[in-house]
Amino acid sequence: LHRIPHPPHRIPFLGDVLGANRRTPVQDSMRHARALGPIFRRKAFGKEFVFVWGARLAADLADETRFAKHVGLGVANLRPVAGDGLFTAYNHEPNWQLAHDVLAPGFSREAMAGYHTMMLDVAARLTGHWDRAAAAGHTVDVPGDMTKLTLETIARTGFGHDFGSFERARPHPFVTAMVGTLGYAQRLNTVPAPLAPYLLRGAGRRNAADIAHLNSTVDDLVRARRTASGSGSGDLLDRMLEVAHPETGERLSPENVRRQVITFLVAGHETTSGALSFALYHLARHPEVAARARAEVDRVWGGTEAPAYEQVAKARYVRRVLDESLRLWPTAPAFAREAMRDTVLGGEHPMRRGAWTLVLTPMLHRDPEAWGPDTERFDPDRFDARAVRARPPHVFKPFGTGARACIGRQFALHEATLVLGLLLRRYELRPDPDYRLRVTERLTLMPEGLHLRPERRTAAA
Ligand code: MNH
Repeated sequence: LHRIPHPPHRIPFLGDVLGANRRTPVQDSMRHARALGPIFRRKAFGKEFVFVWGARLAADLADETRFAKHVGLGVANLRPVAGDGLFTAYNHEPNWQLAHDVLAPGFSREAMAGYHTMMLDVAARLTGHWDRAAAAGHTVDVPGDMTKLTLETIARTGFGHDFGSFERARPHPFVTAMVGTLGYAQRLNTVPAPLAPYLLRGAGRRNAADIAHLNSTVDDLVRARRTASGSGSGDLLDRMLEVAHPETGERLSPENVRRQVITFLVAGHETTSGALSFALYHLARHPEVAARARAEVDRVWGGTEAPAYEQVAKARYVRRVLDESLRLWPTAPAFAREAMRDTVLGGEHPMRRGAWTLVLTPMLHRDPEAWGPDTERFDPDRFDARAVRARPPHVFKPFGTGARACIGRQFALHEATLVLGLLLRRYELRPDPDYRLRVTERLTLMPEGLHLRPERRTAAA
């Protein structure tokens, strides 16, 4: 450990908190990363964390024979909410494999094709809202609207549920409760554990109320499905309730179903919403990129009112815009890896079995060794096939890595490409010239306060 650099001014007990901002731990860590190099440590309240972002070390951590997901920090803090749901389960918990095998077919190509029409319906509610803003010359609240869109999408496609987000003036109480628990889980990392009950007493009570609200929303939803006769649409909830494991015949328990529904409602929209918001931020700032993406959409989707499922993936450049947005601001900004046995990381750093480290994704995505100079520049062409082939593997990890990587990746990419394409085709996106990017953190990242002025394209199909 002594070989791993840390910030220069350490305070007894408090550690490296000098100049640290509790609300932006990720961006603070990025600052330290730039000063300290590809592997470094930070100490806070007696706990020491090792961060890795160098491309070579991160590639080594992707070795599934020596490393696995570590459930720690932000993820572990979500255990009271999500229990042994897919995202927060420990590797050894039998419910992980069971739920993974039962739910994975819910993300196959066939399943995705089945969600496509519902995704289009939700997108139409968004464009209805933007059409009214455009006609009135108003701006739209981008993160707010993207959150409505992605929540409705996962609720409709996964659970046949409608939160009515677009018909509400304020966020749905489920969203408020969810944002509350995510923020609380993040704050737990920034106070000394023994003092948490005192420092966060009021917040802890609110958090308990938030969790109770999430549970009761989900219980209502499950009860409604159980009593509905022959729903049979084969969505995620049907799978959770009815499908037995192909080999063992085992089924998810009612308590585990509750955990999975919360997991999917949260994991299935918050990060996608951020990804769409950052992409729109970049598109508004780079009119030449927007023009190229728009021309592609006009070409590959033609004049059809709504693109068919297979047409979405043809918008290759739109997809690259999304990839490049996730490179600069991966909305799930870190994941943790632990050693499965005693090993040496990168041939240099000995790790005991169970020792773990955080991969700081936004910095991995800025490592000049993998990405060349000028990594702050937004350039979707970094993701054309030739450029991708020229890079070493394991340097682009917005969806994590290995067996515990994101199960919803294709879902998110399909949804986001579809929506970006539809918005580009319908509107010119006028930025607010005074807006300066501010990234807020609540375990996930979001461009705070981003507003755009959509203008209907006159020549639009
Ligand atoms: Mn998702 C795991 C990022 C969209 C459901 N997701 C992960 C991980 C990352 C991640 C990173 C791995 C975390 C870790 O190693 O601790 N996810 C994203 C991003 C987007 C996203 C950046 C959108 C963009 N995720 C989605 C969507 C869904 C979803 C959409 C559901 C429909 N994600 C999950 C689940 C897991 C996960 C479930 C846990 C998988 C597992 O451990 O088996």
